[in-house]
Amino acid sequence: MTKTTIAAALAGLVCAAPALPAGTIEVAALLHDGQISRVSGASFDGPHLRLYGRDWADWSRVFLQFDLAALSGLGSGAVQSAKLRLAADAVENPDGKAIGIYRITVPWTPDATWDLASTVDQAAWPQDENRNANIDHAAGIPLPEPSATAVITADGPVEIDVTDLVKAWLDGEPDHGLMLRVGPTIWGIPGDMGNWNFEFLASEAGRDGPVLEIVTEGDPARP
Ligand SMILES: [Ca+2]
Repeated sequence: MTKTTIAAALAGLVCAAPALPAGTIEVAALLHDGQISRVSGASFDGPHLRLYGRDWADWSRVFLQFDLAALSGLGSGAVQSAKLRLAADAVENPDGKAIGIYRITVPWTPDATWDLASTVDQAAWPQDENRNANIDHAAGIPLPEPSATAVITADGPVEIDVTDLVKAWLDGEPDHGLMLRVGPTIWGIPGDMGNWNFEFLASEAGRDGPVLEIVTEGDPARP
């Protein structure tokens, strides 16, 4: 067999595996979406995801989790970009505060509440060393810098680049979803931080719910 023939045969072998064309858009399925507030309870079945803060009173965090099974086996190098898409409704953000997007590092379920982050039920939420009344510990102790930030001041579609966060998952970090939060690191009731309110459409709204959209670089080895 000549070198040319061998090369052609090898090329044939490579081409035999179906390729995922570069630029393919994968949409990760949403598993859970909801909010957990310090005072007003948690909700994972309402039509809105409420991210709010009230001076000296109450504040909330939004929790999202997507199923990355469709990307199983792909390393971070296969990802060109990733975007979190949300539809913002009823935005009140007079101070132009930034929303931080954090990778959650502990397991949780839609049964999660702020109280369960205390000593009420240490076995349920959060788990491991994050057994403390500061729900921000869900994203690590101490709270790291956010993976991404977004400043939203008006209603409408929101697109947040979460490429680094998705790449970390595909490189082996456990996928426990993401947390959206606003404001400084909090112990106890926050002081004079101003007020803010963001309501994003939840999956239960029936339209424009959270979407994680991933654009691939293409991966010939993927079946
Ligand atoms: Ca939900």
